[in-house]
Formats: sequence, C-alpha cells, structure tokens
Amino acid sequence: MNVEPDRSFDLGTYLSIRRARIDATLEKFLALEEPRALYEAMRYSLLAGGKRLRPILCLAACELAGARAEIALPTACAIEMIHTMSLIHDDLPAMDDGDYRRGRLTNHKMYGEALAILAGDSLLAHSFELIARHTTSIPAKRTLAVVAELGRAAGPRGLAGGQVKDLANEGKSDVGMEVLQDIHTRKTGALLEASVLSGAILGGADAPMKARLRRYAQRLGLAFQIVDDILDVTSTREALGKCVGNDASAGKATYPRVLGLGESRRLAEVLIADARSDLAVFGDRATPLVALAESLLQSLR
Ligand code: GRG
Repeated sequence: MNVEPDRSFDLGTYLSIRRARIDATLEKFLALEEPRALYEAMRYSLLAGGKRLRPILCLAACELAGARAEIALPTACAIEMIHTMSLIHDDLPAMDDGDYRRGRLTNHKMYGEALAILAGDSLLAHSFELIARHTTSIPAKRTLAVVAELGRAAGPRGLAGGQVKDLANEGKSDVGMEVLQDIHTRKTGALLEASVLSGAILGGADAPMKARLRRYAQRLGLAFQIVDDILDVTSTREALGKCVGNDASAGKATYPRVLGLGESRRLAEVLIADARSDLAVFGDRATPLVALAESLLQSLR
C-alpha cells in the first residue's frame, strides 16, 4: 500500500523552514574561537549551504516518533558536521582531489591540506561533544544508542570503509553490483540511515518503528546515490543544488556504468516505491519522509 502525501503539505516550504532553523543552530554551535584559522576552516565548509538533507531526516524521524523536533536539533546539527567532515576529506588531493564543493573552492584549496585535515577531524570530534553536552534532557540510554549509530556510520562500517573500498576499485572496469552496492551502502547509505535512526531513537520509537524506518532509510540511501550518479551523467546536477566543477566520478564505479541509465532509473523507482510502502502504516505522520523520497525521483524528470 502506498501513502499519498497530504495535499496541503508543501515540501519546498517545509525544507526552507527546516534549513533556516538548522543553519541558525549550526552557526550557534560553531562560533568563532581560538585558534581562529581552524575555526574559520571548519565554518567555511559547514556554513557553505548544502541541502541539509541528513539533519532534516533526523528531525522528521523524531517527529514521526511522536516527539518535538527541537529535542533532536543538537544531534541533527552534529550529523551535518559529520557529513561536512566527510566532504572535506573526500575532496583532499589524496582522495578525490576536488577543486569546488558547495559552489565554492574546496577547504584545502582555501586553507591548505593540513588545516583541511584538521578542520575535518575537529568537526567529527565536535559533533560527538555536541551530542553529549546538549542532549541531556533525553534518557541517557537513547543518547548512547545515537552515539553508537553515528560512530558506526562514520567508521569502517560506514563512511571510512566505503571510501577505502571506493578508492580500491577506482579505474576497474569489472566492478559488479555487489561491490557497488557495498561501497554506497557504507559511503552514502550509512549516514542517511543513522540520521533517520537517531531521530527515531531520540523521539522514543519502539523496535518495530525503528525497523521500518531503518528499511526506509536504507532504500532511500541507495536511491539517493543512484539519482546522484544519474544526474552526474545527464548533467542536470543543478536540480539537486549541486556545485559543478568536480569530476569526482571519473574512473569510479557508478550505477549508470554498471547497470546503464534506464536500469539505474528503474532501480531508483523501485527503491522509492518500497521506501514509501515501509512508511504506509504511519499514515499522514510520514508525509514529510514520503515527500522527501518522492522528491528524489522528481529531480530526474
Ligand atoms: C575520516 C572517519 C572519516 C571518514 C571520512 C572521506 C570519507 C571518509 C568518506 C567520503 C564520504 C562521501 C563524500 C560520500 C559521498 C556522499 C554524498 C552523496 C555526498 C553529497 O551529499 P549531498 O548531495 O551534499 O547531500 P550537500 O552539499 O547538499 O550536503
């Protein structure tokens, strides 16, 4: 069974209100301090825009679980810090060697490699401090579960492991679906999944709700990567608000390369339909999460 999003719901308005709240809170959680150069480098990438998809997912899942989004705001901001760390490190010369990100020069192009590495490391450390210090009104058991989700998503089972596997397969022409899926489950999927789960945990979701939301997020994560790969090929990246300038996918295993464009699009459609049905039991409460999943496909039209 599919859920039709509530017709009075406007995703564009919803996203811009949430982004503004997240941006203002990020600014507050990362005020300029000493050493100034380090804070400037951290703020340069963190406050450079971006869709804020992960924190928005976190807040939406918290609300779906029945709590106020505000209680998940520090964690949502921490997640954006982890994501930004991964972008800074991903752009380094030792990795994708990118020149532009979020419409501006990459962190190392602005501040040099040493500061870019330290800015990324600092954002990662700061994110966990933030959760520990600002999630004190929540039962400690929930906060610990969130820390476990996010630690897993950042480490060898998530971002770092996915990046290692991605680099190891660079330039190979025979990368199969299993390897491709594994890379993106870690590199892209893990943090999206942890974002949804963190919100759900903070909101007090029970085990069946968490299981449904986890499935939704896993499907959303893969669909997100497939759509990203398709947009790379079809050069309509502006539709997702991406910056152009990097050709990070050169020599990399992507869905269009492994499956072809048509099959990649079909797989994304199936994943989104399945992600929607994961949330059907929640009715209108799931409208924002359903609309977010749907918007991925709209960006391909
Ligand atoms: C150092 C622990 C540690 C981990 C870092 C570098 C690295 C390991 C991982 C790379 C992860 C990465 C960059 C994955 C790509 C994910 C992706 C699709 C990013 C683009 O996300 P968007 O479109 O970007 O949400 P915005 O800018 O809108 O936030």
